[in-house]
Amino acid sequence: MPHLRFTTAGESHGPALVALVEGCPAGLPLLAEHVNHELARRQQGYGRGRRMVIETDRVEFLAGVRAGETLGSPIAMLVRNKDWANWEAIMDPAPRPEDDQEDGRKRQLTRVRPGHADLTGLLKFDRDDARDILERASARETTARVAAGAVAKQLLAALGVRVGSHLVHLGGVDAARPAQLPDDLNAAADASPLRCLDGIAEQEMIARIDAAKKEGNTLGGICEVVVTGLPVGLGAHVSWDRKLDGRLAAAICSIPAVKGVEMGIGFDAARRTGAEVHDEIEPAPGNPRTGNVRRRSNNAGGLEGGMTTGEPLVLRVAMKPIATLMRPLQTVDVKTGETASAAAERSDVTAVPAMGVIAEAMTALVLADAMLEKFGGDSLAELQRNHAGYLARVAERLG
Ligand code: EPS
Repeated sequence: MPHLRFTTAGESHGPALVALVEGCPAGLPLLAEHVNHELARRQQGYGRGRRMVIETDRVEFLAGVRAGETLGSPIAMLVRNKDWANWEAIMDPAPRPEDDQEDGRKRQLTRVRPGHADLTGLLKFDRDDARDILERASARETTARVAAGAVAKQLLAALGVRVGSHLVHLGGVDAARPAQLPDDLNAAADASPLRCLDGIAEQEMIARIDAAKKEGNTLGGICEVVVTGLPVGLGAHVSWDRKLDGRLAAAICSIPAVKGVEMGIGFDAARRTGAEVHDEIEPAPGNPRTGNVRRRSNNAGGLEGGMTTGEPLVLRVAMKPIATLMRPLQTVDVKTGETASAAAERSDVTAVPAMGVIAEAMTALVLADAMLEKFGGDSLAELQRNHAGYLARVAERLG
């Protein structure tokens, strides 16, 4: 059982989204603004649709926090959907008279979108209206993940860990990755419209988004997540389900529209020789987090044997283009069984910049869980003591 558990609930056009985080120690400073900052970061990005103009996501703590500190009890968080006001009749939890009429409620979706959960969800859950599926499959759900991730980030920050991301590819355009990432990666990335550090490539990406919008198309892309300040030895090599790379991959691949994750140089490692791939090790006194050594390169992306090395953790996350196309693809109408054009609901042209923020949240949740697994503690002070004691022992080894 994980040490930091979380779950979410909520439909895209329902009254609200909910996140429940269990296992966070007591005494962690936690303010609404910590969560709201992350929620706002997820809402930005060139290429989003009109919905992001409607919503201004704000958290309400319902449980687990008092006077700006966690209590050690489950943390319950609520984010209201402003758009609910426009959807009450369609999403009302109570039955309505129109449900019994032949046409039923408005805004039914039966011309299922290729690439979306619509068709498979509808068949599996035995529903007639794909709205019953798409409302939960919607990326709106990731708002609640980012709220949960904000708690994990606070916990990691209290242990000297920083989680950031930036966009490295969009719609066929690669960004040049600076040799040295900025110290405050998110401050630099958040300042640009696509969260991209290469301003020239970004202009081309924006042009491609504009062109895709004009032709009713959508675009995918890749974000890189970078985590600094981790100690050596989170995760374990001993069993498949304790390996940190597997846990990270599962969490990242659960993000809507994510199709792949690379660690370090990822798939490129398969194309190179061992001498070109493995990071040579040299003494580096004064680095307790890595055991007083340093890797000459970081092709492994901070993970060896399913454990952190203490070098920066580097993940790249690939997102496919959004499945809702304004110039729709061909499909079958599940009401008539006939060929039709897929439904074209309001949506985004791309949400890759937001996906980077969501990937940060999922990464933070896995890492905070791994921290609690290794160091334990019912209070933040106890967790910090255990963490410091371990680092002192590691520092003795090759110091
Ligand atoms: C989404 C469709 C759009 C997006 C939404 C995800 O919403 P709507 O259907 O209301 O126009 O804006 O993303 C969010 C609401 C969000 O908060 O990220 C979809 O179908 O997945």
